[in-house]
Amino acid sequence: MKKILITGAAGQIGTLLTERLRREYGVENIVATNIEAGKNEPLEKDGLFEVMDVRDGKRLLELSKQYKIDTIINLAALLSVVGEKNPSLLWDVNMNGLYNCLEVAHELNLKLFTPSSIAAFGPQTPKDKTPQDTIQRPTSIYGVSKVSGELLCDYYFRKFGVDTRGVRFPGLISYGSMPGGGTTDYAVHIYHAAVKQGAFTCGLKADTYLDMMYMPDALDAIVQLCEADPSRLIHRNAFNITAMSFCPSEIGAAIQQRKPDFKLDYDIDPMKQAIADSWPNSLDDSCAREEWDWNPKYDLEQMTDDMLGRLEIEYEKK
Ligand code: AKB
Repeated sequence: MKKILITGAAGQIGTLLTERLRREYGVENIVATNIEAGKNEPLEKDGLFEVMDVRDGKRLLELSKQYKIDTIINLAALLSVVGEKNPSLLWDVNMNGLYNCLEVAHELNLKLFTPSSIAAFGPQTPKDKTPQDTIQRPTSIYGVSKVSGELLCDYYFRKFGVDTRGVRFPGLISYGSMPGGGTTDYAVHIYHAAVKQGAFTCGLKADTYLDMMYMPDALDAIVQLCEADPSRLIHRNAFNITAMSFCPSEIGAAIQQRKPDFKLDYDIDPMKQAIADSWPNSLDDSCAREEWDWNPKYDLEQMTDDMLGRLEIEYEKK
């Protein structure tokens, strides 16, 4: 990767990935794009930034030519909860956006990274240590778009030789950016609430296990897979990756160990619960470990120390 264009750069992953790639690859080599401006000052002021709707294939082609891009990282997407509220918008953004990226990658011979998700699995999928290759059949529109995206990327690789790559991300937890519209968002909000209010009401049941990952590991995954030797990649577009699996009561207990007064209660949101119940409890990520040396650094304890430490400093400043 030398010249990288990021779509959806003002989102939870994009904000932090842009910062990191600007540091590692040079500010002049990273083009951050987002559907609108005014969302994130450092993103727009500290390097190259362009307003672009990923559904506008012509603009994506023009920008890719203008900046001599060699890799697109496609992060523009709607997540699971907002998707259930507006399925047609999700389909438009997630699928037409990906299609445009694939077409531009094909025309200009670019590499394309696009994330899939644990949402690509469904109620018939084996729940524990979910294998890399298994029954999927998701029930959320977000999940349907993710499986379709995995297959479309496989197709462009097989048919046209486009260098497509991707991972199935679990819930991502970050301190420098907020998630928006996902089922796993509670695992970020709980830390903010613990520091700000000392209490949190969770919309998922206490024993709902889901795969999760701290953002530094997620950013490593993107960079590592994009830089991986293509001859080692068997599962190009949909690698299972995970760093930990926990349920709300376990993350609550990890916070209580450090903040004994923290109070956790529950008010179940039936839509979120139904989505979470359709996803695996824990993934088997051995293919990613074998094919590109995936090896996450953070577990629940290390992540909790880091999140609480950083948020305490952040909120003291305010
Ligand atoms: C969501 O909850 O929708 C996302 C995801 C797991 O892809 N965070």
